[in-house]
Amino acid sequence: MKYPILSAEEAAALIIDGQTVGIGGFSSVGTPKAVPAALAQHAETLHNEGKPFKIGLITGGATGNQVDSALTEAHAVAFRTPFQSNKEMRNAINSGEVQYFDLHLSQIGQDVRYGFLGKIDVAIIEASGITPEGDLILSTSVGISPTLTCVADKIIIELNEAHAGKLTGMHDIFVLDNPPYRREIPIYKVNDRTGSISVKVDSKKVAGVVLTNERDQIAAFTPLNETTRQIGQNVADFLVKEYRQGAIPKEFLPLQSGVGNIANAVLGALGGDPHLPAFSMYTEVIQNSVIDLMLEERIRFVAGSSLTLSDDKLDLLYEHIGEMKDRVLLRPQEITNHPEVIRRLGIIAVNTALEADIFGNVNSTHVSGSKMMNGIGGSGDFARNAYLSIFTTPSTAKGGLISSIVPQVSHVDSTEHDVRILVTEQGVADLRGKSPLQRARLIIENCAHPDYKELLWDYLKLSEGHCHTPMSLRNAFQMHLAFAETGDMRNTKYV
Ligand code: 0RQ
Repeated sequence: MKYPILSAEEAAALIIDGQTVGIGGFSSVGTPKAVPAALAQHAETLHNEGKPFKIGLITGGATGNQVDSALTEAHAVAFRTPFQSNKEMRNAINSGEVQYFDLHLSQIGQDVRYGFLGKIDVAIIEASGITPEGDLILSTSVGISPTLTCVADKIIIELNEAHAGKLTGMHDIFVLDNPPYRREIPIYKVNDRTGSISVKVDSKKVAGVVLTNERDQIAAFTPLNETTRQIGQNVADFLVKEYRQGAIPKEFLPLQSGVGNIANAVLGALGGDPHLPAFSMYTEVIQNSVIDLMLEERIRFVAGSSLTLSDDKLDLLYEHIGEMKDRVLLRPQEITNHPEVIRRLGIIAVNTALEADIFGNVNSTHVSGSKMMNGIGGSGDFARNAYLSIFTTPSTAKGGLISSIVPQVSHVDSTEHDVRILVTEQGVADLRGKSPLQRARLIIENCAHPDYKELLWDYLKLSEGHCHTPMSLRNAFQMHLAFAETGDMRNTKYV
């Protein structure tokens, strides 16, 4: 071993109050585990002694409980970016304890390299192996780890023996130059390799290696229900229609599928549809359903930034690792989500909305306009640049008390210009080439829940007139107000 071995406590003690720490990992996997836990303990000890300790935390995306819960419960985070999906962190962001900055996941790596987020003092990176030259074979994700190791002053490595040797060769590490020296990304097919299998590190910056042997912990998916199954079927039926009409080429196009329960259901429906050919995926997160569909030969190849798999699915992947190594690639999120590649390959993107308005604007992040859920993730990267950008949402939330179709979204993540197709369990609204009024009629008719259709038609009548986009400034948020004041959007009264 080229580097000194440290205990997690020794490594954590290298981090001081006020520093910015870059933590590797993505979509809850491949994150370091022992050092963040020791860092949380270190913070608590200092706090008990009346000393301050808070860090700025920059990651690739969601980190999982071992990082976000531990550090938030220890009140050790002052600043956090980007995507998170952790209850404790979400509460700390929404209470104002943690300052949170949300941005497109394709951009966080380059923002760090450009210096937009200041200096990175320490990078903590999980690896599944270290080469004789001292370079890192990453573990279950790539995220922005290659950038963090480039820019950080000091690097702490967690060598996770739970994956030793299994993932070697599955990564494709390619770090972009900065402007004005940037060239095209040479990916012309989903499975083109552009980089190396390991992350180069400057050995002088490595403070030491902490040994671990622990799997990632990912949250279980909610089982499919009638609503999510129907949303999945509606997306599949829509794509079959497009395919039969020749709007999608014979060999089909690579698919990106978002995160969460609904995305998992949609992927299951697409994979299971006998009218669609086997396809490839160029996506961000490789979720459970992908592994089954690969073994059933419904998915030919997948490139993503993380293997966000439950233990049984990871075991299944490892069981078939000989064959799977040729069919799975893990890339930096800056490449998986890069507008250039997404547009070149012609990705069909399927992401999830919390709410959509009758004009096609989508809110994926904010509950009632003000409370952060997870973050925009890669949904905006894919939505704007996709061949076909589809957003899905159940037509209602919270047992029908909330309509997910509203006159005006309470926060905008993907604009009406980026949302081509909107799908709920009620049906599909194809918004391509439609004016705002035409879109509104389609969305109300095809996507809104029957309990809310009249309310939405009434809003449209109120605001229709001699204008391009029908809008009543007085009434645009009446449905949200009704929920805030009475707990049920069905009590909406327009003024
Ligand atoms: O809350 O569990 O407390 O009831 O929101 O909703 O229906 O379980 O949906 O798990 O698919 O997540 C948008 C959050 C959807 C996710 C979001 C409440 C609802 C429930 C979750 P409860 P569901 P999902 C990148 C892809 C942004 C990032 C992204 C996400 C909870 O998909 O984070 O797309 N997306 N990344 O009750 C109030 C509403 C609500 C509402 C739902 N209108 N108002 N609460 N909820 N609608 C690209 C990749 O390649 C991966």
